[in-house]
Amino acid sequence: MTIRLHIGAALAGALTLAAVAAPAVAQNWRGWNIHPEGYPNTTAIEQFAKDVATATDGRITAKVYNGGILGDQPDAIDQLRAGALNFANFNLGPMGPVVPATDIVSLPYLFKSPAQMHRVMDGPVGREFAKAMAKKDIIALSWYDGGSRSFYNTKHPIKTPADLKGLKLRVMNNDLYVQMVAQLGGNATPMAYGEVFQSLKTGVIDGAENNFPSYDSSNHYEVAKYYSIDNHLILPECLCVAKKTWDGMSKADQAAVRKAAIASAQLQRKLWAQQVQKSETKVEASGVKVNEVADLGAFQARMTPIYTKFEKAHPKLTPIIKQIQATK
Ligand code: GTR
Repeated sequence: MTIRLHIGAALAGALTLAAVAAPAVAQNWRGWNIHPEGYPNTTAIEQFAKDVATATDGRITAKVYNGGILGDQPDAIDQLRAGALNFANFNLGPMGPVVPATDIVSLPYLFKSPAQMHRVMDGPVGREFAKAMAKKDIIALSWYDGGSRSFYNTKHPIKTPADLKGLKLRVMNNDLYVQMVAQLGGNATPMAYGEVFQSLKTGVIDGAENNFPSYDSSNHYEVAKYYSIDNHLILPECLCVAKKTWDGMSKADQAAVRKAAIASAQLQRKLWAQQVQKSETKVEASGVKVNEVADLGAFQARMTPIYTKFEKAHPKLTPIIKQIQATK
């Protein structure tokens, strides 16, 4: 008995020692990204992966799986929450079904400009969103520019809400977008990003909505030749790490990873601004008819019932909406 106890104690001691002395186990992170090679977000998230490896002396290596090959965003969110993915660039638009507070950014015509959206996200409101996301095991480390989204379609330019009547439009996975299109008289179909090109081509849908860089890189501009600028959504995106991954790191590694994420967002925002110009020029040169909606008021006025319904359903979020609207 005594001998056994001694052996047990010795073993426990040895194990403790081993745990202390053993070098940290090398980690291989898997990252999710929906965009192709060369896209601003891809360049920025790949830079993050490199910086993480450098900052941790190669203890953490990170590989980004581009082009959505690991699934669409709703799947990827589930995988990240389960810890099967370690990091990702998520759009906050289709984050709403998982983290209701982030639905605020999907209220149409909320942000005044990309610059204002960044000021909001880099301040207390951004921190509130990050807190809400952390409760769902998603650690948001920095905010990317998700671009200004407008409608495009295969039929005609959109100048007034009447031009949307009867159009079948793809939206991202969020009921607020279905409501938005319905208020304008169109029919919305939530659909995975990767299915939109084929659906436009075969006429399953008449159009969709996105920013210039995605309209360009997804080749939607080849099929849907009318792009009508109304900027109904100016969305933030996140560079996120799985909570499981985050909690398993030392404070020093967490700080290094956060620093890399912030540098990545700075790079993404810079590349983004350039890409918006490049993509607009490219699609126009290819024959796309771009028009700017002159009377935005007519579109915005139709959103009042969406705001009323949302504020009624989420009274605690209403002050955040007001705070954003009051931000210069
Ligand atoms: C892009 C965005 C993607 C994805 C896509 C879509 O602009 O960066 O994350 O949300 O739009 O429309 O599904």
